[in-house]
Amino acid sequence: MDILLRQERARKVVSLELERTFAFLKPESVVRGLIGEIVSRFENKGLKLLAAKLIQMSDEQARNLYSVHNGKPFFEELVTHVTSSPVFLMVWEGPNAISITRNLVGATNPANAAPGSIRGDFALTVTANAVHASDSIENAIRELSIFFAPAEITNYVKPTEQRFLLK
Ligand code: RTP
Ligand code: MG
Repeated sequence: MDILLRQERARKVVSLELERTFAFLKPESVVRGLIGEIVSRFENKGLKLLAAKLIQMSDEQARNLYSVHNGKPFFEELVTHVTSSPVFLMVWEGPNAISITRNLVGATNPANAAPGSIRGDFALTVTANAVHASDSIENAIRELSIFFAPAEITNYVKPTEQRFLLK
């Protein structure tokens, strides 16, 4: 197939299928030196990193991020935990990025997370379960907006992108 036609097909696939999701590595992943290891899981899957930063999350940001859990028995512990040390924030893009990322991350309780998932391989307890990932497109937009300005979300082409998206 002509290369230009292939590129045009790729663009159409991209415009139809892509989702963005928000994820962050919780304090235990950062202080254990697992940033590279866990980010590699996302990269190896083929997702594209659009934005990333290491921050000390504020109490206000944590309460906003987890507002859906406000009032639950674990809420205060969750807020205290994610504000205890730096976290590594990321925006990822790809076809079905939300569900693909949730599957990479694994079950909320690491005791139930399958080996091969991030929580299955790197975590023991539900509070220190290594990583957060948005569970819907609406929540991804809401959550990433707490931490990233629109100008911080990059846009670029990966050399492998068209090949993996077209297959
Ligand atoms: P996340 O939002 O962090 O990606 O995790 P999730 O969707 O798998 O789980 P969710 O129900 O949204 O809970 C958010 C975080 O709260 C902590 N949690 N603790 N002690 C408990 O029963 C309990 N339940 C939830 C976990 O750290 C979970 O990731
Ligand atoms: Mg959740």
